[in-house]
Amino acid sequence: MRIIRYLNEHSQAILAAVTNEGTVYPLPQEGLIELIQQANAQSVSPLSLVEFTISKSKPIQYSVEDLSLLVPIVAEEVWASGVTYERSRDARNYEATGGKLDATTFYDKIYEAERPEIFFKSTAARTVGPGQEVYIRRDSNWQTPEPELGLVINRDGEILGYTIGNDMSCRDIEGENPLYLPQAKMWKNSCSIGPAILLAESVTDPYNFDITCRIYRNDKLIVEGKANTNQLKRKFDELISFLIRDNEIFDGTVLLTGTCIIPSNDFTLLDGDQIEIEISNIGVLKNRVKLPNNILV
Ligand code: DO4
Ligand code: MG
Repeated sequence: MRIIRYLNEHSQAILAAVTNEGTVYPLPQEGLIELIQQANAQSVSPLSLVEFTISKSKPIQYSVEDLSLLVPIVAEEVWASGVTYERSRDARNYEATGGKLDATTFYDKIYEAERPEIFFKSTAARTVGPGQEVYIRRDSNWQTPEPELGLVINRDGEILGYTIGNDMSCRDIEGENPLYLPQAKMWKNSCSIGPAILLAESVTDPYNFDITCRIYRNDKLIVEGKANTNQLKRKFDELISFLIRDNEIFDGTVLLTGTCIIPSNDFTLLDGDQIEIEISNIGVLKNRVKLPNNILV
């Protein structure tokens, strides 16, 4: 069972459940967290509560593709893990050494270390949803999307569901100096999540999600990459345990789990490109790329 948010004809944000068959049922709760709280109060699982609710209600006549989708959760904070896949380690080594293909750096160390790389990625105001534009920076010439599985967690670090995230990144800025990481990762519209949250209870093996990334330029497919979460070096509980260690997080925090798909080293995103990130059983997150003239207006 998947959870989405969409705008209805009165421009109201509606929480909804999407069944495996793709039927959409509006839900009475404002958001996923309220749904989880109500399920806890009734001592039932979130999935049981959704199933009970939709058994007593009518679906809408639209499919998910026809809806004006919003972020599936308004996450006050989005955090991200880095160098959790071998592919990411190798790409980071390449950019940190001015293009050496066989280099070893501190990225090798973090790949092997007990403590993973966890960084602050985004706030609700910087995060966009399906169909919205992701921005590229004007002071970078080497920018890529990072297609990642996102964990939606509560304040205790329990996984409530799984979503798709795009950790937009500037390879040249991070490669110049790792201390520039926040600038290589955070700017206006530099993070996208959605289109849905797959409830944790609906997932039998979270280490077997297929991830595909497609980038279109002038409607032509120019990049396609595939990965699977079975290639992940870390466990999700391990990443979460470091995120919440001596830290306080919000219910509905999203933790991105790292990228395993990186376009070829000569690729950079351009204004107008269309990014599609697909994760099995969750959906396809689509965003167009924009180079804003002036992001202050
Ligand atoms: O250190 C850089 C960040 C790496 C990252 O974002 C990733 O592996 O997904
Ligand atoms: Mg990343």
